[in-house]
Amino acid sequence: VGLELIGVPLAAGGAGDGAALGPAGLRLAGIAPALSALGHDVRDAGDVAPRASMIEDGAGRNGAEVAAWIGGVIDAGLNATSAGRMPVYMGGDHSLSAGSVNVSALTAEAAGRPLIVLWLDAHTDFNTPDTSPSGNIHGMPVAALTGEDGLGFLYRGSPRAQLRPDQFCLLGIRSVDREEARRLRAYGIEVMDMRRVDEHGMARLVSQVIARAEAENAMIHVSLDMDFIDPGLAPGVSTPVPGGANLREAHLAMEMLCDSGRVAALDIVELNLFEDERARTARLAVDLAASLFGRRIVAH
Ligand code: DIR
Ligand code: MN
Ligand code: MN
Ligand code: MN
Repeated sequence: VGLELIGVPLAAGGAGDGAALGPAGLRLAGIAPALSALGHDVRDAGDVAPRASMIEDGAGRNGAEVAAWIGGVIDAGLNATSAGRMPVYMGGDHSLSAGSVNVSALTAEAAGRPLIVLWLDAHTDFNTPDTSPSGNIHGMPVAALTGEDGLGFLYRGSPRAQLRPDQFCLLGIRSVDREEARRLRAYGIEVMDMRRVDEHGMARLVSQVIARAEAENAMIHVSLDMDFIDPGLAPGVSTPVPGGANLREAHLAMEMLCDSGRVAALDIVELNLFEDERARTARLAVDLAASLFGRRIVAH
């Protein structure tokens, strides 16, 4: 397939500014040649331009600025999918996924296919402006995507898809705020936390997600927050949490998703070069993207 790299140097939704360097880090670590080497037609669309802001009454920290960026993400994403290309969104903080997943949902809807969202993260990102202890919108995109009224301003001027809570599967979780946990239960969101990874293994959990996609003939949007991976391997993130996925667990998830043939789009978010060590997190992100798009230890 044709892959379209979309840079989103957005940090206003997170803690600190380092995530704005994420797209540059992924480019310097060689994401385009790594994916081209796998036989894909790769095009770099450059960085998205934030829309001129129409918002004065946003919520959360930097609400108006984040909304302007999400508008730009939606424009760039729809531009790629309408040309039949698969978007690879290079963040930037995770608030951008309020736009990227919206694009996948609209695109799947137009094709008459269901969408499943696999959210690989240490965090559940299900806060609202009312429950968030930080006010940071990168902790809220799952709430925005499932129709939270208080986050509707993020979609002003764009079509907004309606995603049901049961279309989400959150994997790798090990940090949930108190009110956020209550909301997750109330909405019945599937949370595959690190204890479940420990008890059942990554292979079984990813198989379950893929089996469900097969049963529904669904596409899968993969949203990879780099803090999904253990900070010992991926220190270059803004909000590290110990006890994350190890190297092979992360690659195995990508390899299995690739083999499913159901990937609709990829987000690579929360890479923070200020926190990185000798670019190892940037390089790991590129390697994981390569596994998702066909790199194998041995061909089979
Ligand atoms: C926390 C941290 N739950 C918040 N969230 C992060 O601010 O809402 N999400 N880091 O990626
Ligand atoms: Mn996240
Ligand atoms: Mn996270
Ligand atoms: Mn985050």
